[in-house]
Amino acid sequence: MPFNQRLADELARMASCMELLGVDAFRVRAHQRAARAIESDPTDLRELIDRSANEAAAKAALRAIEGVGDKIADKALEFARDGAIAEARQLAGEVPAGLLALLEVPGLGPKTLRALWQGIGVTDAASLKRAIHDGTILTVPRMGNKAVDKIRHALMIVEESAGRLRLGPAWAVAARIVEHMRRQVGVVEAQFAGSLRRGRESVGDIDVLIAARTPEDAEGAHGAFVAMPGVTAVLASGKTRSSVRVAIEPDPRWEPPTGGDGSGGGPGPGAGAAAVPSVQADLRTVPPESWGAALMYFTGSKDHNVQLRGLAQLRGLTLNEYGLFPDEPGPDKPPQQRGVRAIAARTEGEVYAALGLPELPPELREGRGELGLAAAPGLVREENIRAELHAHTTASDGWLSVVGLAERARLRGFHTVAVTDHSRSSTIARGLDAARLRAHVRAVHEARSQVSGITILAGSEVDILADGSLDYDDDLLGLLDVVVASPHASLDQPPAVATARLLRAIEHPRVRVLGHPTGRLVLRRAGLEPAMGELFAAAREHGVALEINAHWMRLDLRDTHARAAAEAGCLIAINCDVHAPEDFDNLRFGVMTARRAWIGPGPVVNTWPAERLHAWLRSGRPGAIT
Ligand code: DGT
Ligand code: CA
Ligand code: CA
Ligand code: ZN
Repeated sequence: MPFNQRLADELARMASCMELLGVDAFRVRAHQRAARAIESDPTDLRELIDRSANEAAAKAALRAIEGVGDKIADKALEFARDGAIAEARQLAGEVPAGLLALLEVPGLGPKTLRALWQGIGVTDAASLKRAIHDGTILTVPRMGNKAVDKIRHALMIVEESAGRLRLGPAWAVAARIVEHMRRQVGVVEAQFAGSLRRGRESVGDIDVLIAARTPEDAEGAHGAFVAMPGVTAVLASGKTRSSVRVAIEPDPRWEPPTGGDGSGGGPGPGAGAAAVPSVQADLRTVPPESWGAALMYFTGSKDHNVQLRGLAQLRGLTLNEYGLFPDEPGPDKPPQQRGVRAIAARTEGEVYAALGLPELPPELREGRGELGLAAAPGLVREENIRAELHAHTTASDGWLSVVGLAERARLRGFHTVAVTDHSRSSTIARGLDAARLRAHVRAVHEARSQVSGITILAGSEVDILADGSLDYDDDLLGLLDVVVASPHASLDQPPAVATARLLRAIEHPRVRVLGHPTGRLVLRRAGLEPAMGELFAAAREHGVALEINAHWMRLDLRDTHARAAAEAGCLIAINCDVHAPEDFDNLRFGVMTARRAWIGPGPVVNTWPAERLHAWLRSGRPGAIT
């Protein structure tokens, strides 16, 4: 970056810090004005300073610039000499780093941030989000609902441009990389780790770990990594650590190729990469004997790792990515470099066992209490799922016929599939009016004779209208085997209105599943923010299952909400919201989200045997399922 730009940025940052700290406006403006002047000055000030006979001459030349006064000229000289301005560092030290980062959010100026910091203690994005969520932000002067909405939206855009990638596309890329690495000579283990392995809804990058038989094999594998198909830029290329950017294939249904909002990964650096959405992938190689310890380390989360190391210390041990070692604190070298033999390192199970822990599934490794588990919890697994209760056909916006849908579901080993096309208000999704719904129910009944070995239920995904009423009247709903009620529009309602709306839907006697309860979209839309506790209590009381929509764009309920729902004793439905045949493959993301919520098969209605599931669906409405 040119000198002028760097200096201007430093001065502008100083001005921002001063504003956050409430320094007088005159000094703030002087720094801002100087930053603008220096940024747009055609002369390279570095050269100008170097060319000057002495410091006094340099200072005079600087002062000749309109907007640069005596003090600023001194600072420019200091910056040229030291590469930094001491006062800038001091100012930055007085402001929380997270607050400075928030300055980058469009629409969040220093004045607003100062009010948020001083008024309600906002110091970073997380505390700002909390203040928005619990409404304390509204106690700050001049903060109305409109302003808060703007901030909320801006925060989301920033997260998106921070280059996080949604779970589904990340998984596809990572699976391809791992497959590629497994094919290389001498590669005995290959696995992706990091947030992806933990099943987080979005990932910052893809961390791939391999074990190679020899250093030569490792070198060859890294060569194959940086040269693999899809690499758009090589960021680092080494014998045990490499980093690249890999192209991601946008899903045309969610990421329109021309100008859609939210292309997932940020554009890659470097010439020519800008147009291709890509994600960073890191490859690390470890010797096979420390595979388990390394996999644990790079799977994280950071919090989980920190807690594990603490536990190791309590037991007089040292844990790092090379293994679990008897703690013999040496002068300065880690145990593996002093020839200390690891107690456990080869497998994750061994390392956990040596720490007195069950082998914790990656989805639990978030530092949320999992180290207190005495035994590995029986979390729900993909193969436990035997029914799909949320699927669309060509009658509305799906790509499959009723028969085609049923056959795919049966091939996956499901005993039940519910046809739940959209209701009339979802006009974009070709929602069914009363007449079409009646005809569709008949068509579903007829399809039953064409596919055996699976129960095809006639249902609907009925819109929950803005006031909480349902999109069909009770007579129509009475024709259906299953009603999934979902919010699709008016997703920016205030929390209290959203709560009342969803409660009304839950209380409706025909509703069995609350579909994607908040309507949020990962990295794109916040969705409704109802009082979850009230929702969960009502869902439990009325025996309504809360959906974890398995599509990676939704994952709604999200992991934290799902955990609270399960703890509140709610039933859970994990549904693929099938539109196209490949949507069944999203099941893994829904299941991972449930596992992140500590959910076992018990409360998940899709795991129940047919008779139990059908009886639950019939409850309150006798005689429906034939
Ligand atoms: P991401 O990529 O932002 O979605 O999140 P992660 O969890 O994949 O984080 P990442 O990629 O920075 O690092 C991968 C794992 O490596 C992380 O989960 C734990 C481990 N790790 C990285 N840096 C540190 C560290 O400074 N301390 C510890 N204990 N573990 C670390
Ligand atoms: Ca990562
Ligand atoms: Ca990483
Ligand atoms: Zn829906």
